[in-house]
Amino acid sequence: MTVRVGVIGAGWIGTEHIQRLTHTITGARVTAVTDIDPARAAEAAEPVGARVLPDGAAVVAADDVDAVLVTSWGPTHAEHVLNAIAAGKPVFCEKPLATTAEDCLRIVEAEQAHGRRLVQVGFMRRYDSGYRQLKEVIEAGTIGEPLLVHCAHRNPTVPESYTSAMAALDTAVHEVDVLRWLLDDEIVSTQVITPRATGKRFGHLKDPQIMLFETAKGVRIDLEVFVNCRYGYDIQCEAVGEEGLVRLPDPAAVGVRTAGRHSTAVLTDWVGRFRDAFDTEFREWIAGVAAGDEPTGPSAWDGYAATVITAATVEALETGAVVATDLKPRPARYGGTA
Ligand code: NAD
Ligand code: ISE
Repeated sequence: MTVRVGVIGAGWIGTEHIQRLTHTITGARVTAVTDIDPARAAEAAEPVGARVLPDGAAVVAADDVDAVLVTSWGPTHAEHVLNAIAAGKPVFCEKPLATTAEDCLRIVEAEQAHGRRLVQVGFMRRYDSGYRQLKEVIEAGTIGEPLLVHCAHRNPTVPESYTSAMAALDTAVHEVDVLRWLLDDEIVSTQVITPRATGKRFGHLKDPQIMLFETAKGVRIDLEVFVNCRYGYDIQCEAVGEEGLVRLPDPAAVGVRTAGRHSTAVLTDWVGRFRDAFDTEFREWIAGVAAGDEPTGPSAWDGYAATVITAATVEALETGAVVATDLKPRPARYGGTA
């Protein structure tokens, strides 16, 4: 079966995913595209033979759309995801699931009322081969019980529109998701420390930031978010356990020896760093939809947890306090006991 996908939001990542669904993976065809900018929708739709529809509701309702991909701006996600659940169609939503805890819970409740999982959230790091190896090592017990995790999330630069809160909401949200999954543990508190700011930032921005998370099992995580680091896009993660440590590999790159130097290139953006992860994420999602299976990737509950934890991190940044994340009890459908 070819899964016919309708896309809501034809911006940067929407266009990337349309290309991916069309040219990189098998078993999918993009049949409908919408964007509040119709010219942008047409530009993305025409080369792949999809039609342009007037809005997200039309995409969800279309007879030739089996599954929905939401790649519009974050504050619009909840409406489109809720429409897809109401129509009983599988929906892949780029992060964040929604920008408020209330909207995330509305989605969780709607999905539970529907009776089976339809929602997958676009936290692609779970599909990165390095993170998957890290998880295998931790689960095999090779490093003993994890005690500490040291992480860094560095972007070379960000535009002036990027705010201090986005360090948590837009950037650290990936570590929040991948660490909950990696450790099979929940983040219960968060704190932010702001060291000396780089002179290479726009003046309103607190950059870098050090985020400190504590999990329910007592694991401490430190995460450096530095979005004007200049030198490249660099993702680091090292878990320290009772018997040893395990570290995320750097992406493979050739070593160059010339003019008295030995060097390897550093990537410069997330598109290149996580291209394979995005491919695997979509390959597995489409295969699951085609088979009529419930999605196995990040769930609506994971989307809720990420939104609550990153909002608490913004509060921690603004108050200087250690903030409890106060997540609701996890329902049984999402692996909990409530
Ligand atoms: P973008 O601004 O390039 O594209 C968003 C597009 O959505 C725009 O073309 C806009 O006109 C359109 N749009 C907005 N509201 C709409 C609506 N209600 N209906 C139809 N179209 C609408 O942004 P982007 O960088 O592509 O980001 C889109 C989403 O993807 C964001 O939620 C972002 O956080 C997420 N994202 C995820 C990753 C990742 O690493 N997983 C990376 C980048 C962006
Ligand atoms: C962006 O939205 C992403 O999702 C990238 O993966 C992340 O590295 C970047 O910091 C965000 O702004």
